[in-house]
Amino acid sequence: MLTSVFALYAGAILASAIAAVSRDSEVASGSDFMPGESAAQRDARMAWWREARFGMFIHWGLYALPAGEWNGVKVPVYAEWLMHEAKVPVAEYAPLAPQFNPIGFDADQWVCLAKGAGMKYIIITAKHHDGFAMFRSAASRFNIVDATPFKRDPLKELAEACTKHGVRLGFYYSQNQDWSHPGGDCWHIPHWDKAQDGDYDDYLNAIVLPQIRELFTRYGKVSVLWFDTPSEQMTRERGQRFLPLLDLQPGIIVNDRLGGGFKGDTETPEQYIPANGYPGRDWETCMTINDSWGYRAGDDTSKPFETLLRNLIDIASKGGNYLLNIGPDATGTIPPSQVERLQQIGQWLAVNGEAIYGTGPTPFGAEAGRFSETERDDSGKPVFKPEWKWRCTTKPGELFIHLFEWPTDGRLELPAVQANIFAADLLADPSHAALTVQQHDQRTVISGLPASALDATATVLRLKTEPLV
Ligand code: JFZ
Repeated sequence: MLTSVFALYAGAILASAIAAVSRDSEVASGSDFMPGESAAQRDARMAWWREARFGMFIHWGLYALPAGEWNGVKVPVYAEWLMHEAKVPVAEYAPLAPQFNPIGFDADQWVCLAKGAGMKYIIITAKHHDGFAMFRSAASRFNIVDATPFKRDPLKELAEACTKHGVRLGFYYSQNQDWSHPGGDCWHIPHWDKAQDGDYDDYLNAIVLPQIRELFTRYGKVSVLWFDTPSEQMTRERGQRFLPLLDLQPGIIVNDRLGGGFKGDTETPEQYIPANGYPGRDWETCMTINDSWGYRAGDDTSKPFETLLRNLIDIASKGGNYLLNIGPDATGTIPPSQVERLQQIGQWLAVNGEAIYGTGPTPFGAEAGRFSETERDDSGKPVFKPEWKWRCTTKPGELFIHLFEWPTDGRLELPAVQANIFAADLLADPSHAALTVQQHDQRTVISGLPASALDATATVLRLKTEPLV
């Protein structure tokens, strides 16, 4: 089931991508959400995001209660898709609300976890496809304040904690799919419950636009709006109705998933890292730590710390951001394995953060891997085979070589690069002892490296450079 829906999803994204390309000339270099914006204004608006490199995604909602299982049947993979996958009638899903009482929720703790992990922003599901608002809303009583014994507004508490700790906050909002409100989209299948029947425009006007207005007027600064899963119904004309709302949050960054051919500010590769990034576009890979976005009981598939850290480095070396997801449970507790992974990444970043934040992409490129000459994916394109020996990130006057494999002879040779390299040291070496650098014909040899890696996962070599004249 999920496989077929995924194929449709890819088709929809492709269609909107094609529509977007044909409008490229209109976009110039500003955002197509902000007509008249210049390239310089866009750069200023994107500056914090480009510096940030690492953010926290949070999928949290009523689906944390069934946690991936309905009437004894486990739904495939994504626990937040339960209502859709199990075709749960609206009147059977809604009673989850009076059972939802996440008294373990602690906004300060969540924000401190993100901050300690080295994450600079948080994107939380304000409303996911199930239609339940995780915030106070006058537009629908199906919200956490009116429909649960919890009665608190976690987005308000998060907004306050984010301000207190200097972390940026953004909202995920499912503008197209809504399986509980009449007229909402049910993603390429007919409505499975009469209660879902209704007019799509009525749904947009009565629920979506008012709720986005609420999100934009009650929580202080909103740094990102993260739309999701547009279908054909989200036409250009319907998409344009969102534009006046964006004026309520000057400086907001909006992703590429509104629909209607809008490209937005950011590409959003999901669950994968593009082979070469998106040259000329801002982009953010979003990824789960385990296999589900929403909390899934008994899911102990958390990726190893090594994989998560190398993903972050790989993404930074290609000029993108990493939006790494956590799925808190129905008590408001973040699964311990997810907490542990984030703490490990934070420990690494505390030593090596200067090689991630505010960095630009690699001047090399071949180190990331190569396209297979024989293997093809489902769409007939060559399969990319990543290599995991090293990556490079850059700042003006600096190259950072992230070493995943340690040279056994104390000597590292790098491919040619258009820069004079005049000094080298290791970020994890507290004394920052100078290493020996030799350059011949732009090939660089670093020697005097310690016998073993200072960090088994990734040791960062910092090279000081001056450009060739
Ligand atoms: C979308 C959401 O549906 C998902 O729940 C999560 O929020 C993610 C970040 O964004 O990803 C999709 C989109 C479509 C399908 C699955 C996940 N699909 O068609 O099965």
